[in-house]
Amino acid sequence: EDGSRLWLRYTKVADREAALRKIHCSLRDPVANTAVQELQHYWRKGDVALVLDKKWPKYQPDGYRIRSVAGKTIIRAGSSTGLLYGAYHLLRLQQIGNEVTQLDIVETPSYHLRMLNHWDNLDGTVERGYAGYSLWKWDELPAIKSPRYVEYARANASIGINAVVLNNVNASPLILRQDYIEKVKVLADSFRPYGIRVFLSINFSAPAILGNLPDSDPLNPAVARWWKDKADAIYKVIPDFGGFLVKANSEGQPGPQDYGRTHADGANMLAAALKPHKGLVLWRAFVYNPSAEDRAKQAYQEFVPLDGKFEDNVILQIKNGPIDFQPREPFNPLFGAMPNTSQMVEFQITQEYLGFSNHLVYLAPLFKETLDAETYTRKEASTVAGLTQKGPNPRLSAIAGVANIGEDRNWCGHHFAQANWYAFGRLAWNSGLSSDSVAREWLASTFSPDMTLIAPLSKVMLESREAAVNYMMPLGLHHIFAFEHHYGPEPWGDIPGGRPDWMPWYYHNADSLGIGFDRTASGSNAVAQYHSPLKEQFAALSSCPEKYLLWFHHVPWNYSMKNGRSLWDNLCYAYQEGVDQVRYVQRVWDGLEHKVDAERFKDVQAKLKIQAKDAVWWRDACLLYFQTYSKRPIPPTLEQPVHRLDELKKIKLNLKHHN
Ligand code: BDP
Repeated sequence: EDGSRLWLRYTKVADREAALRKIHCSLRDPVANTAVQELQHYWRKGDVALVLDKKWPKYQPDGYRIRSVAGKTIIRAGSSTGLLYGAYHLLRLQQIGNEVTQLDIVETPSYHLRMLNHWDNLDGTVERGYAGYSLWKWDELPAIKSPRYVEYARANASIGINAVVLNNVNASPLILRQDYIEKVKVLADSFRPYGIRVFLSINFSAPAILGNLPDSDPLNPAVARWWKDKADAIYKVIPDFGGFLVKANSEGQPGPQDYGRTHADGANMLAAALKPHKGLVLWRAFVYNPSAEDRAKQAYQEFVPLDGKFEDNVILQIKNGPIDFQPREPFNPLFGAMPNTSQMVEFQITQEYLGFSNHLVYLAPLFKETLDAETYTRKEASTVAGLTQKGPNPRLSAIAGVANIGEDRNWCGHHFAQANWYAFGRLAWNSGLSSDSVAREWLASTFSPDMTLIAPLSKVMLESREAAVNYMMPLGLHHIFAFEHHYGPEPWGDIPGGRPDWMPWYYHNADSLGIGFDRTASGSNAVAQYHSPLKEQFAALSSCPEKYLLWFHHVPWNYSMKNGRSLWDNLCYAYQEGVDQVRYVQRVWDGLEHKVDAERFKDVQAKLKIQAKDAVWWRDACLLYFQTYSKRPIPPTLEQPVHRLDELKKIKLNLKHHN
């Protein structure tokens, strides 16, 4: 048992049994054939009819209805992808032991595009990837087709993911060279029968680098021509190609601003090249520069003035929070601030800032916290989910997650990290699902439908993100990670001459008076980017939710919090609680030894040991360091640090990250 089967543990129907039931489908195409094949192999509860329904609401092609009629199951959908999703739904119900003879289910996806973004480099490394090298074997393609390409597509399709960006947003221009496009074609061909379309990240300087043009200025007609020809060449071999994802003028990447043009100029030039083919531009809003301006404010300042200036096949891809995938951030104030621009959320499934694939952190609660956040920016549907699902272009809605997948046998490095891939897909399909129900479904499919396993494990999964926030960055602290690799704590981190906005002190601002980032009017005034009543709520110390306290305020050490304890004491209690929570997970897991196969049991147990040790490391590093400013004791009722600050400062992990 190596975890390679993910949540897809259907058992094959014996030939004799299979001959007794009929799987019938009213259309034949590669996707419908996949649906039929999956049911042929794994469905054991009577006949199934898959029916293409021409009257199905036009703009919801992936939706379906499943009904039990006279001992038979009917899946009705407006497209073959809908039939495929219906088939996986049935198999899921069967696998987790649900009743499947009295069904009447209607499903419509929350988003049209449910995408994974891979940060895979052409040399086989994965930026911020913790599950081994890339799945894509660029040096073997197009000749050799790894069987994992299809396994990967199948896993995605089973949870509704229908689009993937293959390569890193820090994109090599080479991906657009004809020989690479031939390789991409093989991947696209492998994914197509599973309803998945391929997108590519592009490098904005490609016309100059690959095409030998003097520049890559989006207003240079030769540049626009180059992109048009490139798009035509791609569609020639990949007719259902999805489009381009673009990281421009961000962290050293080239972009339209290199030529004095705007992000809209750049995006629209690409949009024009893709439009004849119905392709999309996903333009990232993750931009910030080392300047006097608070990093958290910069994307908003850059993009809000461009509202309404983007072509209708451009979607602005916005990270969930205003900084960068921290354990907790308030939602990005760009959501709802550009009513005339299509917007989508980008989450990070890979745990760059959450203990890599060493820590068990179930991310559905993090995803839901953003999706369910009320922005107050319009009368209806103004949560982040509502805004991104019902934007200015009702036929275009999208959501992306940065994948945590690599070539490890279990795909994700940690058996429980598979739950984050799963949860992303399920919530992209239906953002109204609860974190709890998704966890239970995943546990039942991945381990066992035994309630004595699901009940305790779903509980620890649900609490695990809060635990990580507690032992890493409670009360709104953020970005106090070790430089570069972002694994361990380094609140003291400082590189003389380095970019301030990459230094922990920039974010925590600890001094003898207190700690936290003043983003109220007396500080950077980032609160003003939120809509009323949020801006007032965040701005006042008394009404700011305590989970965001140090995100928005510089707070005195002796500030009395809602529970009557000082800020300092609350920090100490929170860090200890995080440590205790991880130890609790260890006890729960140890108690399940006989309900889980030995191999996965040992793997997870070993990872939990690392996590428990890391939690103590985080607690000690942060409390001992902040104590040099607060000059206050760690409450005697709490466990005292086991490390010394000078020792902790010497830890240098050799975790290089590949850019
Ligand atoms: C940060 C990562 C960096 C990515 C960047 C991005 O540290 O590796 O390139 O985000 O999203 O989180 O572009």
